[in-house]
Amino acid sequence: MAELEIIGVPFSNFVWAVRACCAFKGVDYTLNPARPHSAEVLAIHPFGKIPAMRHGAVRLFETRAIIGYIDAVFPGPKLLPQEPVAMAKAEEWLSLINTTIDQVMMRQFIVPLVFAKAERHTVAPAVKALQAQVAWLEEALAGDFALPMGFSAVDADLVPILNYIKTQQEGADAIAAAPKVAAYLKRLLAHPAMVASAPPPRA
Ligand SMILES: N[C@@H](CCC(=O)N[C@@H](CS)C(=O)NCC(=O)O)C(=O)O
Repeated sequence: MAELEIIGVPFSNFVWAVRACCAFKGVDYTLNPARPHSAEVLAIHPFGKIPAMRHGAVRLFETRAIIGYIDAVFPGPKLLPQEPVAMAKAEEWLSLINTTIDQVMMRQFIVPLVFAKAERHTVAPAVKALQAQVAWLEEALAGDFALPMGFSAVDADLVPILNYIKTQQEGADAIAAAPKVAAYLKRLLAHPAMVASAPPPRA
């Protein structure tokens, strides 16, 4: 089979998600640590976002599409449930994480604060939204969140984001106030697939 190439710097939460999925399935790949908007990324993603993927003649962007392709093409344990209702629930989660939770926690909180070195007060609205999302996750973890799989693409998608917010006081406080979320994060961060794919510590 052709070599699988995952394109994107490893500290991207979405690159981590895709790599965690590969690790879980036991899929070999080469990581090309290209930055967003680099020529390599723009050759695949029209707007230069990561991750991108190359596998023989197949070129893909969007985390959900990449994960779905990997799950369908490579052997190993399934990343998503196959039973229709459980599958739809997992899709619901992936969509929520990719469109709403990532927007608040990464794009409006972590990226400005950590990567763009914005002044703290400018992320105050995001902190409020983040607190509401963590509080909602706390309720959801008591309900139907637990997919009957132990590990799934949903975990791979969510854990890097929660791990990022925990690096900042406001995020750590929100998680500390949500014991189910805290326990979930601790348990999943110790999962071999998350450990094997974790980004190196930032200098
Ligand atoms: N919807 C995309 C989002 C990808 C995304 O936002 N990637 C970030 C890094 S984690 C990025 O490339 N940011 C640079 C930019 O938006 O210009 C996906 O699910 O893959």
